[in-house]
Amino acid sequence: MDTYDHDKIEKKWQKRWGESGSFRASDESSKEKIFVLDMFPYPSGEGLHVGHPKGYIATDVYSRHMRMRGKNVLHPMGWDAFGLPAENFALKNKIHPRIAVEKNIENFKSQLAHIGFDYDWSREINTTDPAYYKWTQWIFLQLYKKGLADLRNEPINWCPSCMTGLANEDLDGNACERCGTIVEKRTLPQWVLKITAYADRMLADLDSLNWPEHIKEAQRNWIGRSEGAEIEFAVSGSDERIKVFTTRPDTLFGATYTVLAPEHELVKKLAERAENKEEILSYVKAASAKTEIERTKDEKEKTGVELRGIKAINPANNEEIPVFVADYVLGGYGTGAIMAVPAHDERDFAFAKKFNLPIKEIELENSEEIVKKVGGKMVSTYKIKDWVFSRQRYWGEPIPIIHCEKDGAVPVPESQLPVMLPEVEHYEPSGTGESPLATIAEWVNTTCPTCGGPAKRETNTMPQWAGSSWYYLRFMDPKNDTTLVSKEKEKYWAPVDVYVGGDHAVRHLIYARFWHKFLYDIGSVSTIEPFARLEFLGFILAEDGRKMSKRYGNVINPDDVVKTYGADSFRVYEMFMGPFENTVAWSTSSIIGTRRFIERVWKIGMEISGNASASTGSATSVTEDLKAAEAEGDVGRGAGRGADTAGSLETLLHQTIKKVSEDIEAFKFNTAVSQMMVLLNAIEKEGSISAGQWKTFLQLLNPFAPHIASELWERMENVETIEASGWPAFDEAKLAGSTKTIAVQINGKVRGTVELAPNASQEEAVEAAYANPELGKWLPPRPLQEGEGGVKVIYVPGRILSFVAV
Ligand code: ANZ
Repeated sequence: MDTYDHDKIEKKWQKRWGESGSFRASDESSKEKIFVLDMFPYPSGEGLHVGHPKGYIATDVYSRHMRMRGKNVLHPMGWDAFGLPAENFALKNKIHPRIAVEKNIENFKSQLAHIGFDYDWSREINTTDPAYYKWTQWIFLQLYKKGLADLRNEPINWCPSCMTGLANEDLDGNACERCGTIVEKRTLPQWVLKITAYADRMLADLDSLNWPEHIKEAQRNWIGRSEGAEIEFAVSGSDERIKVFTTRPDTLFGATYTVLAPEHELVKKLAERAENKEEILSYVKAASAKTEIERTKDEKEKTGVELRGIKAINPANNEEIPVFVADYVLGGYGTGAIMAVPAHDERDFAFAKKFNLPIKEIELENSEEIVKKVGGKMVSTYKIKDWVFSRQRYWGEPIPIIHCEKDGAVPVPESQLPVMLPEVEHYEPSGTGESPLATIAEWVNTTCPTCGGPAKRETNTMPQWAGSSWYYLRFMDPKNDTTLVSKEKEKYWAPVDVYVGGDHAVRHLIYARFWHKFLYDIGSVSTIEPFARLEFLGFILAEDGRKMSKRYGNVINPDDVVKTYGADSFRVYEMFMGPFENTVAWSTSSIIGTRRFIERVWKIGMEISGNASASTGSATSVTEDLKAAEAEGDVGRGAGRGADTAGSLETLLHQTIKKVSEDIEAFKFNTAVSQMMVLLNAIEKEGSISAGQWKTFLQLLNPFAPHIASELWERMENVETIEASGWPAFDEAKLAGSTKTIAVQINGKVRGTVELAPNASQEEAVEAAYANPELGKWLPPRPLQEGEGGVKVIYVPGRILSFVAV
């Protein structure tokens, strides 16, 4: 018998798939389309660790399965290669980012190739390719033309280590998400995209999406719509008015003072007339050094300064009330001013106690009536901020704007796109608030497209999230140089049917939805949402339970795993580790278990394909007469067996077809694998299987372990490839009556059930229990330690499975 040489088999099939082009998606097909997409990676210098491919394996299983079902599948891959991570890597290693990215992509591709993915490489894209970023720039121009891109001069988050401005989405609390440095506020001229204009639609359309609820909830919270009212308080003896935002207009009678945020424009004006100008201004200065998080912490002692001599008038009762500046009110939310109701609001209460302000108990009013009566209006306000879009860094798409003294900011004519990122020697950030591009005079100095006079190019670049906000569209039509995506191709392929990734609930997934809706409005796309279904990817931790990182020296490289155990064992293992959305630690002993499973498949496959040269010592003895039986149309009943046992294998086979099909569709890969393991056990126990049944088993296995499945299939002298052979269908009539639901007890309590054949072995029963996600948290850790100090397993077939700690 040929021994199982994974290296030889896997190389053979990877080569064949590459040459055949059989994974190319066709733009003109009468078949139903399926667009399956991974969040594309940025090609980091460290390469892939075993955590990265988990999602890629899942989409590969899904797309191979769909292709076998006769769908026209688009499963592409590309590179998100602009932005801080790539640039910081380049700076650290003293290598130009363009070169670093090229090298890293090459490395990633070779790592991916060894795992046997079915990508359509003819559609590969790279966000740093001018032919790609031409269209990123084009989208910016359309936003600008529709008034959704503004040049503003406001305080923004500034990372002193990365030396660039950042958007709120780039922060982790009050630190730069990239490097962990606490951000500061800096006022810089910068481009801002009006994402807030889309906030309501982004909220409303969440309901239409087949996404995990926790991601939708994270988006709702990030958008953070509050319904309330804007009410104006006149300032005594002047024309000034303090406009407050309140979600509780019904408490207006209880407002005993007002508070302005330190950033509020009225503070400086009113300070001029106040008795304590210096005190006010020094408070404002001190507040500007604090972060929003520090300022709004509940437990923080409230601080503030009264604007002495200034009074506001409560429009409900015309009472004069004091005006404060205090940093617990934020400049960037609502109107940056509040009416304080100490009797109903905890923060106001704490402040009133400290400053000895009246706390007035009141009867509540009807909100709408009172708002009307005092001339206010009902409004919505949002936590989400417009998208700060300028980065003072080299490695990004140049913003296609030209500044002219006479004509102001002028868009680069579309015919002149792309605005190429110039090659430079020095791309280090300057730290001055200007991009390194500002030092390249020959690039900066240009002529104004409107008046032809001397003008300067915008030198800021776009943030790293720009290119990834629309890349999925480009896969539909990657080579088009006249439009971003052709209407026909977009109509055929959109939307992305299944999108897989983790960790981007509020960054990429917010930005991409915003751009998509904008592109819908200008007629570039036909769907209102980009990603119909989203599957959240749970991460893989290192064997020690920590994050895999060079820093901890616990990184496992997939190249080594594939070399030792083979790509098929690796793929099956990652799908078997646990529910797809769970975070699970890597376990070398468990991958040895999947490797054994694959070896057992090989052994049976060898015997069936008639290559057995000697007794294998296994219980399986499939012989030539099986093939003969198949030839005679006797498929489905193993020769040499009683009708009963043959029947029960057939039943299990049909149950497996059903379960594997449904589980792949539902992204429950772990239970699909365990079902195949149960079937394999039964095949071994049975001692024989018909060739037809075996072929069905290989078809089911193929999405998970395509190399071995293809090889064994070919050895059965099939003319067509396993991919072309189709996906098996189950026969409803053959499913029935053969399994029993039995209770699973853990330490005396029933925690769930499993479906088992009446003659299932204890091993199969335990396997089935571990495959049930609901039981996962109650079951003892694997590998199962039976006996003293471990657990006792009691199994009564058809009745009960019980685990007791001993
Ligand atoms: C009076 C009042 C009475 C309030 C009451 C609350 C309870 P959300 O739900 O988060 O939108 N507020 C308004 N603008 C603010 C700002 N810039 N900085 C800090 N606080 C601000 O919160 C809205 C409430 O937070 C508003 O309603 C306002 O206080 C405060 F019993 O007005 B309220």
